[in-house]
Amino acid sequence: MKSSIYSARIVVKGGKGGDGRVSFRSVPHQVKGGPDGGDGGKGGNVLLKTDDKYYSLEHLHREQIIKAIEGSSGGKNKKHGKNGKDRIIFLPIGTTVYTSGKKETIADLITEGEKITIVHGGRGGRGNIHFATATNQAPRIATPGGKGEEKEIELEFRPLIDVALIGPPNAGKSSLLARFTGSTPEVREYPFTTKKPHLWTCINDYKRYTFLDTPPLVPEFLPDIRLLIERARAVIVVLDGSKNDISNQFQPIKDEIISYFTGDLGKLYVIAVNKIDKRKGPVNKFVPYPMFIISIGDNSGIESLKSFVFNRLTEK
Ligand SMILES: Nc1nc2c(ncn2[C@@H]2O[C@H](COP(=O)(O)OP(=O)(O)O)[C@@H](O)[C@H]2O)c(=O)[nH]1
Ligand SMILES: [Mg+2]
Repeated sequence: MKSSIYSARIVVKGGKGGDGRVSFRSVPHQVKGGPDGGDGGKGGNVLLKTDDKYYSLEHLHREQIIKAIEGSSGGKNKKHGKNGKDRIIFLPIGTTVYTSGKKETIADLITEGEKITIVHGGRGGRGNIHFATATNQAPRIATPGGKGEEKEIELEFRPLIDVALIGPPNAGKSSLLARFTGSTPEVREYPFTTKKPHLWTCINDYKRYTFLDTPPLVPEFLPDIRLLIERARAVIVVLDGSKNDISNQFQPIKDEIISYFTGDLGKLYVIAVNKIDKRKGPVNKFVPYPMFIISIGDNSGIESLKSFVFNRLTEK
């Protein structure tokens, strides 16, 4: 999972606080006025914030150490140093934040605009104005600004998906997705068209749904596919009904995906046997899941499949 667009490891650093200042009032005809060195400004924090324009963690692969701006030093005339600036790291909705080595979960950011402060900036140092005493009227003491906090964190993006489409190459996943979303994913006559998982959205009955089109279940893609399907509420298994080996097509999906998520009882599985326009002979029900016999070619069964899926998604 190291170079995946669904994960990232970064170091975040709060800004250092500005140093306190040592200085003395300049009064005409007097050797030295009282202390007037101001405090340093506070260092900026680093925040994490979700933004629905982001759909991967790829933007964090370029910058591995992310720092907020330091506070400025205190000035003469009791002038307070400028506070440092916060740095906001934008993340896609559905990002989980872990401590280094994934030992603990810090946050699971699943709503738009959700924001946490991940590290704080250092305190500003104190200027010499604070250190005058009865016996020391001209203190040459000020404190340095505090160090900003520093953390190494790991991020994992698992989008909130309503419906994932999975199935052997050429079964008609992308075509079915187009029927659901009205968009036109790549549809070609050869296998392995969809190399990277793609997300699509559609509006049904005023509600927005996210669909995932998955690449073939080869070992190379399997970790990413599982990570994505983990949060999917429904999975439509699309099989090629023009071929005779329907249950063989289903087997790898059962072994690699359905068995992997057996503990997840909330997930809805639906089987769609497609290309029925090209089938000779009937289709027997071979698994205990709702099964639809469809054809994107002649549109049969599509509407009942769609209304079944949308109804079940709004029930929950
Ligand atoms: N005859 C027939 N062809 C279909 C049907 N559904 C999809 N196809 C064709 O099958 C091919 C593969 O479809 P595609 O959606 O790219 O499959 P994917 O690899 O699972 O995404 C395309 O040429 C489609 O036009 C169907 O119901 N009937
Ligand atoms: Mg496809």
